[in-house]
Amino acid sequence: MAEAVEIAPGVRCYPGYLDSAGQAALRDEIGAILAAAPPFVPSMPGTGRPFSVRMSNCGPLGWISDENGYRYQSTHPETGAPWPAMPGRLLALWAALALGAPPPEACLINLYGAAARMGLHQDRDEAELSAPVVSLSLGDTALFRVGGVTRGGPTRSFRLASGDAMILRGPGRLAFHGIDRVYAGSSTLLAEGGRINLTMRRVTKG
Ligand code: MD3
Ligand code: FE
Repeated sequence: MAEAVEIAPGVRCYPGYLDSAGQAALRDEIGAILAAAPPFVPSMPGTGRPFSVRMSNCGPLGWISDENGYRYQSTHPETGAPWPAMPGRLLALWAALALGAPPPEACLINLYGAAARMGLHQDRDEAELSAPVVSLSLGDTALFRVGGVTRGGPTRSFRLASGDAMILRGPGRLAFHGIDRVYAGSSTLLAEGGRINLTMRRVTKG
C-alpha cells in the first residue's frame, strides 16, 4: 500500500489500498449485491430532477433521495426488500481505517457512467457526525474535488483511481466535496466501464 495523502484537513486518501485481486473480488461481490438490490435513479427533493449517478446500498440501512427528501431506510425503494449484507471485505476496510468507531450501518453504492457527475455537497444526513466516513473506488478514475466546511471557499482537486480508499474524519467529515468527471476507459476492472464508489457510514448514534 502506498503512502497516505492528506488532501485537505481530515480528508485522507490511500492510493492503491486494494490490489488488483482484491478489487476483482470486491467487484464480484458488488455484482451479486446489485443483482439482489438493483440500481435505482435517485431524484432531487423538491424538483424531482434525476441524479446522473445511479445508486444502491448494502448493510442494515441505505441512503435514498426522492421528491420527499433525503433519508436512510432499511429497504430498497423499488423492491421493498431489505438491503443485502455488507461484504466482509468492506467491514475489514472500515475496521482498519476507522479504528475505534462503531460499526458502519450503511454502504452507499454510487454507479457512474462516463457522463455522471456529483455536485459539491456535504454529507450530513447522519445523526452520528462524529464517526468517520470511509470510501473505496473501483473502475474508471474520477476527478474528485474537496473544499472546506463552508460553501464557496477554495477547493482542491484530486484523482481517485480504482482501489483507492479515503477516510473523512474531524474537519474532513463535513467538508464540501463532489465528483467533477469520470475518465472513460481509464480502467479495465469493470467490463461495462464506468466507476463504482462505495461509501460506508455510521448513521445512528454509536
Ligand atoms: C469528503 N460520493 O456518496 S466518495 C457521496 O465518489 C459521495 O461517489 C463521492 O460524495 C463518490 O456522498 C465521493 C469520497 C467521499 C465520501 C464522503 C465524504 C468524500 C467525502 C464526506 C466528507 C468529505
Ligand atoms: Fe458525499
